[in-house]
Amino acid sequence: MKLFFDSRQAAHAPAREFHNGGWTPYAETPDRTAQIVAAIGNVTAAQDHGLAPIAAVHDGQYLTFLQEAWAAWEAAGREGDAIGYTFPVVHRRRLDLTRIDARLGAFSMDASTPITADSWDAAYWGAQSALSAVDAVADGARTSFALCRPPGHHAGADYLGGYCFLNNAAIAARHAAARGLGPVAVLDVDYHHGNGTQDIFLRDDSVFFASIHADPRTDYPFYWGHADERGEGAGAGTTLNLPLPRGTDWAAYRPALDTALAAIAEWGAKMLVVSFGADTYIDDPISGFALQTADFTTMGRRIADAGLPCAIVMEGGYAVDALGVNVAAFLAGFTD
Ligand code: Q9C
Ligand code: ZN
Repeated sequence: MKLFFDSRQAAHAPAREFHNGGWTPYAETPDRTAQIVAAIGNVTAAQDHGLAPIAAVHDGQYLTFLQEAWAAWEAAGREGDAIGYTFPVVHRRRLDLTRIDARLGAFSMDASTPITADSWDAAYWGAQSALSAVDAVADGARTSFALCRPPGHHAGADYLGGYCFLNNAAIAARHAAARGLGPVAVLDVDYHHGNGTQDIFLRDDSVFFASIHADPRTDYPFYWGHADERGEGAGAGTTLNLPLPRGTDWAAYRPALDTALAAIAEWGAKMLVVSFGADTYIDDPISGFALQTADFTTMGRRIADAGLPCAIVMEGGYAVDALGVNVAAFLAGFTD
């Protein structure tokens, strides 16, 4: 199976994040990609598709903001990474704001996703890796893997958050549809709910979104991923949320996966984009499920057995020392 990656994705390295009321080292480190490349090897360079397939998902003003944010932060004389501190939750409307702090807040859903000098390039090339993985499937591969970093599933059409800037899975899904591979379903098995992907496709009946994740009553991102969110308008019924309690092990996880795969099959998907997070691992430092390394192979095999061509995009996973073996274990389920 091909692994798509560009070394520019590794340059994004925020120093710290605001977590539970204090500063901690940034969990989403460049070492994550190094561990995965070391475990899997054989990297295929991402092809540059330009901005158009990214702009097919993301708001133009948001993309301009992402490209300008670091320079504006530096021009304001700030030190350290760029982070917002005022969020328009009560009154979110499009204003012509110029101050960098106002723009940061307007385009962020949390204060845990700092922007550095290298963030735009890293996110851009992560998206290109996802697009390249879809191309591999269009060219006949059964399965392909995009080592997306930074991850993507918390980023909405016009907001960043959860270590994410560009929604790689959504960009891949739209690209797959454009290449005639649809109807496309996105299956999100990261520990956290994929709020950005859900928001992007909430009213869109052309992409089915299914997510298995920690119950948002106890876990980030809190405000999305509840079982009663099922899509809206034309997209009613094309979103499926399967929240699970902390402590969930494979025996409890498996029925949810079967439910998601059955719904995807019933809807009539012809192509699958998998948002894969290894943060469901028992030793993940910021998460609370109990999957073992071998369970990832079983999970991969069950998804592969759905019989759909599949582009896998990397999301979370913060037990860095085990990340390479866990990703390799998941991918082995598709090839064994
Ligand atoms: N510091 C992904 O797994 N946690 N993102 C913030 C306060 C954010 C995880 C809690 C977790 C985001 C792609
Ligand atoms: Zn996650």
